[in-house]
Amino acid sequence: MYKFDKAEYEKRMEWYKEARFGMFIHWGLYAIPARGEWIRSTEEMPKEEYMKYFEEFDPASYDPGAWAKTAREAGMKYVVLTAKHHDGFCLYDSQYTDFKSTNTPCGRDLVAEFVEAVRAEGLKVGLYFTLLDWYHDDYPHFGDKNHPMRNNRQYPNEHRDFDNYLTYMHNQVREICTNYGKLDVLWFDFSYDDMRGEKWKAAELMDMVRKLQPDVIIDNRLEASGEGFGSLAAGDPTPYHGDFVSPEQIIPPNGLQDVNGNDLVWEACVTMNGNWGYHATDHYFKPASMLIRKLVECVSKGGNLLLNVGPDANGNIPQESLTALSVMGAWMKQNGKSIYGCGKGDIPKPDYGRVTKSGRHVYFHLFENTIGPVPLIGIRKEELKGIRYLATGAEVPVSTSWVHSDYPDIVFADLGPDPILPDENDTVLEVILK
Ligand code: H79
Repeated sequence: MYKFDKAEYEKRMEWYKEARFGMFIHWGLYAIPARGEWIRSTEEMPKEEYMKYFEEFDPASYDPGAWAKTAREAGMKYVVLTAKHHDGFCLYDSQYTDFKSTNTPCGRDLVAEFVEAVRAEGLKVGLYFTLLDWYHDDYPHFGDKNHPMRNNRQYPNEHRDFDNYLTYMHNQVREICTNYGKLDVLWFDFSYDDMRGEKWKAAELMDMVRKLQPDVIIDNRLEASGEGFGSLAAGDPTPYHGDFVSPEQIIPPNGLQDVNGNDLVWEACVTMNGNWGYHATDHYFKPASMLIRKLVECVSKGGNLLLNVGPDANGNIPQESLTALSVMGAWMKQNGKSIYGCGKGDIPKPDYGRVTKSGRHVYFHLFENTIGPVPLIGIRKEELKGIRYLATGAEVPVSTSWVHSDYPDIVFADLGPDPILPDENDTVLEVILK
């Protein structure tokens, strides 16, 4: 019988809950066609056609040090790279396949360089590893065009030895857990239909990973994805339970709790435009102000944000992403204290923004103006020590106006007569409690 060790779990999760903000990097052969990471499936592309990208893959500007620097300057604390995505192409030198970066004109073990570069920037390092594999002959394709995980219909599903695939997959996981030093995050993707849990021989896989990487933090996708939150959330952890819930392209409306109402650790993974992998014509990027506010939203609900970039075929992060990340970085530099190590405020969400909290420090995030002084609902006058602008440390007085005497229980922060907030993205008031 598997026994969940809560103390060990809490210890393992400490840095991760403190970090709150990470970078996801989706990168592989699919950066060349530049139509997103699913094209081998959505376009039902035959193997021979996809091999053209394998034969030409030679990212001239590959510089994981530049990625890591971008992440650090944006205020991110960890970086997760797709060591292998669903197309089966390995960015590392796997001894179990020829379909890897070292066999392309690039000729390099990109994962080896990546982990080193990320650590050199002082960041935690993670690898994403797909459970699906559209390249391996023993991984079943889906014949039904309507199936959401459909793949090439021209390939029949007969004569596939799934056990053989599992041996391959487990071997590759052993490699990434053995050859690249200490990993901080391992991001499996993903379970669906009856392809979940023991179908992956997940207990055995997890046992191996935990032996090789005792402190690694693992997502919940060996048993879940989208629907259902995994066995930790269900209050009945399996041997392959994830350490965090991994909502994709959604920020959970009410944060996430287990069946007993206890807060769960979670991480929303989110794209900046509409694609994970590089897409040449998808220029619909979320503005930096929105991304800052979404990061705040995650923290105010007790979660992390793993924000994605999809570098192009040369290995460059798109300019739109770089621009937004640098705005986020400038904001984080001044206001990071309201993000790192912070969580839910246990204070109702104000009309004008959100609240994050760490110990006796409550952060009121102002996304818009109020008319006159700002009501800090949930702060009791007797426990208030002081209010400051987090960005500058400047003191903010409490309103003494007659208008507010009608609300004796509410503290109003008086930002002065000028209604323009100093930071249009998010002006943070730090409320210090006694
Ligand atoms: O790696 C990223 C996605 O490729 C992967 N998870 C994130 C982190 C992912 N794989 N599958 N899914 C997410 C869910 C499946 C979505 C699909 Fe579709 C809907 C597959 C086919 C229809 C999205 C839209 C992908 C292709 C078209």
